[in-house]
Amino acid sequence: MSEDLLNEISTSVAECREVSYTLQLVQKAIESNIDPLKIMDAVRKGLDVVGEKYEKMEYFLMDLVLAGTTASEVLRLIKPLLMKATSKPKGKVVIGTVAGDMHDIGKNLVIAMLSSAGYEVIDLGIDVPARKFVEAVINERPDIVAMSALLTITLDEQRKTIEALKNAGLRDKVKIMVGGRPVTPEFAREIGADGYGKDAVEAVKIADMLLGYKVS
Ligand code: B12
Repeated sequence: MSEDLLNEISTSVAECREVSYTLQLVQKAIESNIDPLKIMDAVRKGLDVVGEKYEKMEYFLMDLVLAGTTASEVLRLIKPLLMKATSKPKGKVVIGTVAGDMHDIGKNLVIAMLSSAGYEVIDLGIDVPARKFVEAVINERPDIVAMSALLTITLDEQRKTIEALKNAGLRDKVKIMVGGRPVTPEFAREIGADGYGKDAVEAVKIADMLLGYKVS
């Protein structure tokens, strides 16, 4: 039953149905007590299909936009379910999508998961230049800087940000973790990041590991 509903959600996103239609399915899934992370994973599967079809030129930019809007709305709906109140934060994370990159669904999911795991998260938003990450480290004094990149052409911004932090004498003041679709563990190592996570669940594990918490 829940598998059917999750498949329906994936299909609805993949076929770029109306946002309200997908949201109705998601509402049904929430009412059926389906794990919100499973709901978001079903959305991600649908987005993967949209991405593939866009690449094959079967879909157009409008389809990407619609699918992106749908996913953002779903995330807005399930976010409160991922959050839990915590008294003292486990640590502070400054996060942003790097310069030139407007994708923020993955980043926002990472924020929701980190917040729910007890981290205070400062969101710098999208299209964040290295200079802004440096300023945020000076002003916010975070434990971790997290960067997201979804485009191959914006990947190198992660390297530039790490370089900028080094040049500002701040590199050893923070841990750095990176993620996003084109990022690999090898790339993360090459640019001198401290950690890489393939998804939002891993993001929490990496943050815990970097700050010396027991990883579940
Ligand atoms: C939706 C979407 C859009 C939406 C974004 C809306 C939004 N608010 O984000 C819009 C329409 C704006 C868009 C625009 C473009 N897009 Co687009 N988009 C997508 C799509 C379909 C889904 C992305 C997504 O949200 N995935 C779901 C989330 C949950 O997954 P995720 O982002 O990967 O994040 C997870 C992990 O990567 C990880 N993670 C992410 N960040 C971080 C950070 C840390 C620290 C950690 C630990 C982990 C982590 O955890 C996340 C949660 O599990 C992808 C295809 C795809 N399958 O990914 C193409 C895709 C990324 N887009 C693509 C392209 C080409 C574009 C455009 C250039 C199109 C154009 N001609 O204008 C523009 C670029 C605009 C810009 N300058 O950024 C290409 C990129 C190709 C490439 N190799 O670079 C893709 C792959 C589609 C394709 N197959 O061609 N896009």
